[in-house]
Amino acid sequence: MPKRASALATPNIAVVKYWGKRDEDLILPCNSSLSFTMDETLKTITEVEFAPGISETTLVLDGKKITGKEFEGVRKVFSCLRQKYGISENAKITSKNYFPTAAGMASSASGYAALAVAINGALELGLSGRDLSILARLGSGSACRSVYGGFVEWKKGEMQDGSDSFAVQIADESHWPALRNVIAIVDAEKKKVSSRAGMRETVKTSGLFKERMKGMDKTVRDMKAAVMQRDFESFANLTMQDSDSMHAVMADTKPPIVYLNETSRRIIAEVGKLNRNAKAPICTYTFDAGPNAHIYTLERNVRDVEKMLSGIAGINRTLVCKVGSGPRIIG
Ligand code: 2P0
Repeated sequence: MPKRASALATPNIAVVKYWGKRDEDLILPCNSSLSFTMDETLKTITEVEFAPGISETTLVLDGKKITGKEFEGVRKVFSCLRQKYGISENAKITSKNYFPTAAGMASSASGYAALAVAINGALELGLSGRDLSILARLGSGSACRSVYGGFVEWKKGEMQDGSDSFAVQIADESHWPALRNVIAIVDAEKKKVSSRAGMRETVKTSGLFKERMKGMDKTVRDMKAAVMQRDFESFANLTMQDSDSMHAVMADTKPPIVYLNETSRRIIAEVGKLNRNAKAPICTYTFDAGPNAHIYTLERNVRDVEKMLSGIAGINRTLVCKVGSGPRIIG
């Protein structure tokens, strides 16, 4: 009898960023990170089918068979299934991203979170959140945070085997209902340096990266406090600071890595202007390994943020996301 399940998962957008690994193979980070999981405006749906007749594990993503380097994450997830849970069966995996065309946004977080949840459902493994998070992490680091909804911390852990490097939910999606992420999708060419390669070079070559690491525990503590108190001003300042800090260590990499473009820089300036005019931060930007802006704000200020963005050339479209409830089995 085939065993199958479909899972839906959504991306997360970090406000304390993960950039740098202490172990490449197990995907163990140099610092803890914090993120909000998004609602289903953007989502991945993954179906997994285990059946005796399947001779090798395969992945078809958005209609295309994935092989080679891009299949590495799936290989790691299935190797963990064999070693840790004694599961030697192969599976047919079919995954689809429901992201707006040309959004240029990373889908590995929602992808591997959906895969872990679908495997757990198909095989009825009954994995804890911690074990699901570790399974997803082996595919892609940031995926370990997308196994929960709400506000999530990926604890970097200390152990060499990665057994204490997993995500925990700090607060669920009802904690800060007014929070929004206005995503400005910026026209861009295809990303030149992958996050994986980029962070490897940063760890190897950036002196500023070592300075960043010294302050990370405090940044994580302060951000958790700001979010728990729904203190938007502190939250906004910390979010911009951490995004700027990550992009500074990218720029300090040899050769420098630059993900922001002219439009991104214009957005940074306009967010500053809007906050100065309001006499307090009413919105805050964060950028990942690309030029798209994630502007966290409160519901009452979404209009002003959208108006500000509408005056900037080079923005393809905007989306407004709420904080989401995390992955679920849908079939
Ligand atoms: C983050 N990013 O915290 C940071 C901010 C991008 C910038 O996690 O090598 O796809 O698979 O662990 O998770 C993107 O990196 O990299 C990322 P791998 P991943 O969201």
